[in-house]
Amino acid sequence: MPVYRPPRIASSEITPEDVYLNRRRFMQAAAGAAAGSIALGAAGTARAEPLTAKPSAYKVNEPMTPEKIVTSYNNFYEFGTNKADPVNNSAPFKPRPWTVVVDGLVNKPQTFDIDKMIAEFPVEERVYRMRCVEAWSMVIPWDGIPLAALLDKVEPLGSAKYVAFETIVRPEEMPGQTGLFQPMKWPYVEGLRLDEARHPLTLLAVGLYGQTLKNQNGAPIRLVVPWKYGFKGIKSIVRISLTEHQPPNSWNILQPNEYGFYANVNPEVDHPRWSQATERRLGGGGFFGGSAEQRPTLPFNGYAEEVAGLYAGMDLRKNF
Ligand SMILES: Nc1nc2c(c(=O)[nH]1)N[C@H]1C(S)=C(S)[C@@H](COP(=O)(O)O)O[C@H]1N2
Ligand SMILES: [Mo]
Repeated sequence: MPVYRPPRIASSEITPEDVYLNRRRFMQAAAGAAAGSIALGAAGTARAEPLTAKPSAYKVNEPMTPEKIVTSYNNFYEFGTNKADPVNNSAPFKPRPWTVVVDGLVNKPQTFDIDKMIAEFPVEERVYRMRCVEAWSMVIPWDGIPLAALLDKVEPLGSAKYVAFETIVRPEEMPGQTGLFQPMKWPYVEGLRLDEARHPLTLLAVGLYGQTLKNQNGAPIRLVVPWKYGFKGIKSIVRISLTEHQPPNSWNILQPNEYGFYANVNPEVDHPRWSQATERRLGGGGFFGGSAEQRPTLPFNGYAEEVAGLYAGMDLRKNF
């Protein structure tokens, strides 16, 4: 078995977004109007539809990352390991029809149809700070269902202590799940402690910028936990199971000394190969003259007031 080593991310190796996006726009222009259907804007976006969401109080007062960046600079290894792979390779992926199984230690296990979920549960707009473990960040307007609302519906048993999540496996539509080089074992899996899962900030996102999720962002439904590193935000979820024991999570399986279960954003605990003290806020100045801005990383990604209490008495260096 080849052991996959995530590429070392030095800031000098990262393509600045403005350069990266200008190159994409150049390629798009070069493709010409006649070939418009293969242009960047079309990849993976065909099914995005307007979504109705209630405003919520959870809105950070910082400039939002331009939609173009949120939908073209992604991590979604099922479609490839480069940041542009998800937008370029995910157009054939079909996020409908779709069901999510919610089972395990619950009174009422259920299979939810995605469109019924969107119609029946409250969908709220939340503007969240998002922080990737690779030390870049964005501010994203998500539309989502509080995970607690879904959990209430299935009635967790007293013995349930954790929530396990699973991504779809569909190699016919996910090129990263085929071929000789596969970066990880599928399905991609993640987990939360039940109290983290029930926290009001924890969202099952079904939309972005007022539209249904695009494939590259985890259509049709993905997890968003804004005080944790981005890898906790598992995409294209097909199963949510309540468990007694701590579930496995994909990046921890891959490199246990580098990626923990908790993954709370913490400027004081460096990744073994890079500092977490600062981050690059992508698209700081807007898409067209935009540049990445270096800024300090905040404990719990700025959500300490809301969530620090969940970890009272825990050693966050050990439980990283
Ligand atoms: N199934 C799955 N979910 C995933 C990933 C992935 O590779 N596969 N990458 C994670 C990582 S590392 C990050 S930073 C976020 C990125 O979400 P975004 O592309 O919507 O910004 O998705 C997370 N969820
Ligand atoms: Mo990430």
